[in-house]
Amino acid sequence: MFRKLTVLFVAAQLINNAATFKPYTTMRKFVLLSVFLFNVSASSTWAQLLFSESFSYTAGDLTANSSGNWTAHSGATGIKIQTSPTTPLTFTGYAGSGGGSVALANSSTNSEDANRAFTTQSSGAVYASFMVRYTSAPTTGDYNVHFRTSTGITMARLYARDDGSGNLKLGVSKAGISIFTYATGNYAYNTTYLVVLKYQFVAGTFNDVFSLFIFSPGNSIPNSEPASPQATDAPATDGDAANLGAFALRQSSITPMNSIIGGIRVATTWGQAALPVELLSFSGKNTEGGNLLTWETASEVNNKGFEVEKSSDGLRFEKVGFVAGNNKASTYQFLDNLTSARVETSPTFLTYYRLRQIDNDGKEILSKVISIQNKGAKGSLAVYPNPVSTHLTIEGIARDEATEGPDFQIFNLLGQQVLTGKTPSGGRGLDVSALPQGSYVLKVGAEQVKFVKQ
Ligand SMILES: [Ca+2]
Repeated sequence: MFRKLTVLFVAAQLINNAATFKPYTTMRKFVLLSVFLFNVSASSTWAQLLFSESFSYTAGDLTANSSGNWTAHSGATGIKIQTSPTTPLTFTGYAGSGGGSVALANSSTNSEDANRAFTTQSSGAVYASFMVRYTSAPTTGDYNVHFRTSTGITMARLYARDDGSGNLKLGVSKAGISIFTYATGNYAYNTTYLVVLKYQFVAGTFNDVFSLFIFSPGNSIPNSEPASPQATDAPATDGDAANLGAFALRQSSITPMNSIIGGIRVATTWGQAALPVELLSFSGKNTEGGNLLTWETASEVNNKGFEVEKSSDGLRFEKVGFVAGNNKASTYQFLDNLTSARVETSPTFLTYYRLRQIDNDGKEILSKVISIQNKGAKGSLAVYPNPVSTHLTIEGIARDEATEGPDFQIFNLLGQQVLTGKTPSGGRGLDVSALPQGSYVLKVGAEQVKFVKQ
C-alpha cells in the first residue's frame, strides 16, 4: 500500500505539471506522460490473463523453487522438472518470449509431473500459448503438456511423435490417450515453435473442440485467431471436460521424449494469449488540463507504440499523437489539452478516443473506443434548478464521473459559511435541503454563483 500511494503521488505531480504546461505549436500540442509499473486505472475493460509464466526461478527443481506456483501431482519423489533461468526460448513477436525455461525429460522410472492452477473455466474458450523445442520424440507418440480439470482429471494433451524418418509431428487429443489428431506438417527438432492450444467449450455433451495452432520461426502472429488450426480434435466418442482449472507439464516414461518449454500464457481470448501487446485497460477523464487518457499493458514485445486517435462523432477518427512503446508492462498517459478546437471546451462536449497499437513490423490493432464528456471550461460555473428545494446540480467544473469533484463552499448573504465539502460526482446533485430559505453564494475554486433556496 505504501508503495502504491507513493507512486500515485509521483503520477499526480506529473499530471499537475502537464496541466500547467501550455504548448502552442502543433508538435507540442500534446503532453505525453509515461508512468511505470503500477495501476492508476480504475477500470479494467479487457479480460485478464489467467496466468503467465516466464520460469524466472532459481535454477533447479521447479516445484521447490516456484514459491508454490507449480505443484507436483505425480512422481513427486522421482526425477524433478528442472528450470533454467539462463536458457531462454525466444520467438519474435510473442509476449512470452525470453525469460527462462523448463526441461521435460523422460525416464522409465518415476518422474515428476506438475501443474499450475488458474481460475476454473467452464464456458467459452481457454487458450494456452507457449514456446516449445523438442530434442527427441518417440515413434509411438507421447504428450508433454496438458490441461487439467479443477479436480485433477487430465484433458487436452499436446502430442509429439517421430514419423520414423526424423520428422517431428505434433498433434492434440481432447480427452483420451487412444484418439488424437496430428497436424499434417513436418516439424524439426531443436527448433523453437510457438504453440497455441485452444479448448473450446460447447453447450451439450461430447462436442467440445480442442485445437492446435503452430507458428514456425519467422511466422508472424496474427492479431485475430486464424480460421484454420493446424489440427483439431473433437471426437464424438470422447467426453468433454467438466471444466479446466490447471495447466500441466508432464515428463514422459516413453524413450526418447525430451523437450524444453518457455513463456506460457493461459487466457480466455486469443489476443490475451498470443498477441505481442496485451492491453489491460483504456480509460479517460476530463481534467482542468484537458482530457487525460490512461492505458495499461500487462506485457509488450515488438511494440513500436500507440497512435492516439480522436473523433467528434465516434466514427471519423484522426491521429492526434503518438506514444512510443516501452516494450515491457507499462502504464501510459496522454493529455489532450483541447486547445485545437474551441468547441471541444464547451460544456458537455463529447470527445471520442481510441488507440492504434503498432508493432515494429507494421501490424496494427485498434482498441475499443471511449468517450469523455467535457465538464465545462473555466468561468462557466452554473447551478440548476434555481431556485432549488433539495438537490443542486453543479455544472462547469472539471471532475471525473466516478469520483468526487473539487471542494465547494456555500455562504449566506452575511458572508457566513453555511456548508462545505466535496462537489458530488457527475449526475448527482448537491444536497442543500438542510439550508433555510434564502439567497446563497456557491463558491468552487475562484468561481462563484448565486442561487436561491426555496
Ligand atoms: Ca460440451
